[in-house]
Amino acid sequence: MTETLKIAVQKSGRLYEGSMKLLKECGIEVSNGNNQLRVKAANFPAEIFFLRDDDIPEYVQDGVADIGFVGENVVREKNKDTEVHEKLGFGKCRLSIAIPKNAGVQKPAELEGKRIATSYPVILRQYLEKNNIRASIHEISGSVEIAPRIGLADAICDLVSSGSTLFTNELKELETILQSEAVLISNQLLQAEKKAILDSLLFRIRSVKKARNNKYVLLNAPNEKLEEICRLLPGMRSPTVLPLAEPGWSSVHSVISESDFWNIIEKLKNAGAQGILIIPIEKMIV
Ligand code: PRT
Ligand code: ZN
Repeated sequence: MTETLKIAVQKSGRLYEGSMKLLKECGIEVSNGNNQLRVKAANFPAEIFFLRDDDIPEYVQDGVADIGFVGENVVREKNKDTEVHEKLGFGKCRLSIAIPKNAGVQKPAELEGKRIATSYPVILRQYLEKNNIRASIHEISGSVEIAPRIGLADAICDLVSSGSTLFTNELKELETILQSEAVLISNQLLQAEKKAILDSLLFRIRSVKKARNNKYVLLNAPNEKLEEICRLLPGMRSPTVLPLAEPGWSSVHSVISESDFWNIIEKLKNAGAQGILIIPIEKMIV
């Protein structure tokens, strides 16, 4: 291939590490040793552009970059003409309206006539209009959480992850208006060769995400319990069963999803499984 896919990632900040880790897990080698603005991948037809997250949707829309890794919150706020392809599983947070702990407000409708400080005026305005709440929006670019304390606003609308910023500023969440995580966006009019590189990248990303959500499980089972144990283990097709050197015992191998994990392990133990080993999966191609 002669074409190169231009990938925009955040230069520094909360999405940088997750973006670089994902590229690495996809087998794409990028050395950003000298803090460069753009770097060619060593073993994949891609070039990485390091940018401010707020600029990524516009650069992707305009074709300066072909694709970008950026928070859904930024995609929604900037409202550019791009296509969202895939959630990337990192940078998780929520955009919430929060009020001082001791404020009398109980529900969002009571924000009527109040002032809300935010860096997300577009998303907040949409929420207020949809819910018929007439509140005024005070746009500020940083340290939104101090606005109520200095008398600038009655409430804020800001990103929350652990909740500790709200807690230390004596604020509490009133309503979550958007759940967000990093997503892969692309330009709407990618040429065929670039589209093929994107498809190959998406295939790798999906394999990495699937592997993250699954574990490889190995266990020993007495033969008379095999049927019951295999029923608990769906596997990618069905579990692999191999005889052990010790007569009457088998080794069972399978894949289980992270969400079912504890539930299944307990049932396996109760069914007589022994020596259970759980191993992370690096890639999963289905
Ligand atoms: O320089 P550049 O413009 O690129 O970076 P930035 O400073 O604008 O963004 P950055 O690095 O702070 O965040 C990048 C993206 O990370 C955001 O757009 C979100 O998609 C995602 N993200 C995930 C977060 C958070 N979690 C988060 N907790 N972005 C910001 N925060 C802030 C929030 O604004 C608040 O000040 O963290 C504070 C709250 O955190 P908790 O843990 O105390 O609740
Ligand atoms: Zn930013």
